[in-house]
Amino acid sequence: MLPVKEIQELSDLHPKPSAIKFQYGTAGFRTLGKTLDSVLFRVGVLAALRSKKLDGKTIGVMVTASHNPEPDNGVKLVDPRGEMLESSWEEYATALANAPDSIAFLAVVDELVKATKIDLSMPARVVYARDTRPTGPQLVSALKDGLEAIKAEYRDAGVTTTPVLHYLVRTINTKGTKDSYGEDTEEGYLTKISDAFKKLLAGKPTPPPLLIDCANGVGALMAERFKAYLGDVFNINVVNADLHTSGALNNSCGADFVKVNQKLPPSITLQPGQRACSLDGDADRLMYYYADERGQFHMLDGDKITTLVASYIVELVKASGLDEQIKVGVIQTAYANGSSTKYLSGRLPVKCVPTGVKHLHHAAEQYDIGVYFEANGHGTVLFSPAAQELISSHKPSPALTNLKNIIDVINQTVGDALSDAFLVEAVLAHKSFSGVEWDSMYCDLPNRLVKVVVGDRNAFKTEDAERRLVSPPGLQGKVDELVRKYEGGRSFVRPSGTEDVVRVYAEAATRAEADGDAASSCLKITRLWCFSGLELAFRVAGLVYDEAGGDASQRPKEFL
Ligand code: 16G
Ligand code: MG
Repeated sequence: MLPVKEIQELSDLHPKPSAIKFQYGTAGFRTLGKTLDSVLFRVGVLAALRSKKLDGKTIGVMVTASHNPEPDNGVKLVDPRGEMLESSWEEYATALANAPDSIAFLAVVDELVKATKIDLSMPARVVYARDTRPTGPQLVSALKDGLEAIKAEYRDAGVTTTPVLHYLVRTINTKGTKDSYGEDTEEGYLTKISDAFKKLLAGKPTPPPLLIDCANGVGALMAERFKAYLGDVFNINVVNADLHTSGALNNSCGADFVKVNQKLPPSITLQPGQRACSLDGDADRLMYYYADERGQFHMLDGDKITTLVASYIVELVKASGLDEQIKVGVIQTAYANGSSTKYLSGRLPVKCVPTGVKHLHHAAEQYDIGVYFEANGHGTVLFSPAAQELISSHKPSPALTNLKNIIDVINQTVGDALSDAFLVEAVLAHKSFSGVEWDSMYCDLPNRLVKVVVGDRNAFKTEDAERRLVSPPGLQGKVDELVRKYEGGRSFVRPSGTEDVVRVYAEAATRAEADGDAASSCLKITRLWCFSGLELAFRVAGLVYDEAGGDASQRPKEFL
């Protein structure tokens, strides 16, 4: 039986703001933090129900709004193996959040219990954490009210990164089983990753200290903690670690700033040849970059990370003599730079899926080893249980030892910026690559991402992994017509899953590529191409704006 009275009484303390319609989107609920109180209470109840449905397995709840501005906050659920909430439950989450009052909320709970046949006598266990946002403590207190109302057992993991929370969920649920993933503590996480990293670096020249821009977010706490575990094997220089100044979080720094603006955060200066990276506000995205010998900035995004990591893993699998049994594949989204897709598809199976970690993660599970990174820096590598079994029982060799350590340095539950940075550093050390050599694996096509505010983003529907529009009718044909005018052009339009906007991506080349001007450096080609990629993005954005019934007087000037 549900403790209906307790739920109703406590729910009354967390009334839903009447004007707001909440939606469990790509990354859970996300909006202005101060409006989320009722959502957090209800998520507490939902997480407990999810746990009961899964026979008392521990469910994770992460309170964060990632790279969004500091006043935003959000919440998402984590399923027992550390993966995203099963998508069929997203609708229930949305329905629960939008019930106008406590009575209506209880009615939706009742429906959910019946529809999914939940055995209410099962225990409910939840572990939760939050990032450093000022609205976090208040929201966690609403979450606790929800958990207490339904009498769930809960564990507070405190202020930590999203990937640590995912790690905890998996380790708690596999503790003492053959699938054990490590100790279910932050210390267990730090030890597992740093030990594997140190083993990978053994015998290699010490890499130069790595500057890590922590976006003034929770990643700074974890990066600092790693220092003690890494000793003098690897030095970290933590910057943008201000957790106290109001408004500093993700402000002109962090992975999203670097990716969107394609430039260095103003707070950072790089010496020629220096390499550095940026995390986002909850430390699940990673963006690398370096300064060339002239001090010029070059970005190494998620596509570059995929290429580096996948190539190295393929080498190790081959050198271990396992290439017949273990197939490596890559998952990308439509945002992957065309050059990366071209480079990778010549060597490996490459699949394109819709934006959002859950899609990439799910597709990566279909390979023996699945490497996935979104261009925006969110990603990891998944090893199937069978592949892990083979690797652990195969005849020993230096390559096999490296492969085993690679498995342990990676956080397979979700993209983890810090663990990914150590993975990158390990691969660079093994390949004796500097940023320049890594960057020269292929040359990015110049590209631009533009957002367009429209009346109703739900009018935009896509197919083919978001690469083509099916609605509004006729718009895709017009986009195609524009794209045809640009050498090597590609563009797509998709509704955002996290903001009330439509996004337009475009990339384009020019004759320089068609003529196969091999002597051109990346930089020279980039300069030649830049204008066309930018222009195409703005022209498609203009098209979308017109099509979505925008007011002509509001039409932004740059939409040619
Ligand atoms: C969320 C997703 C990220 C995706 C982004 C796209 C997760 C954990 N995060 O941040 O993977 O790239 O949304 O945002 O799934 P958009 O739909 O607004 O373009
Ligand atoms: Mg994030």
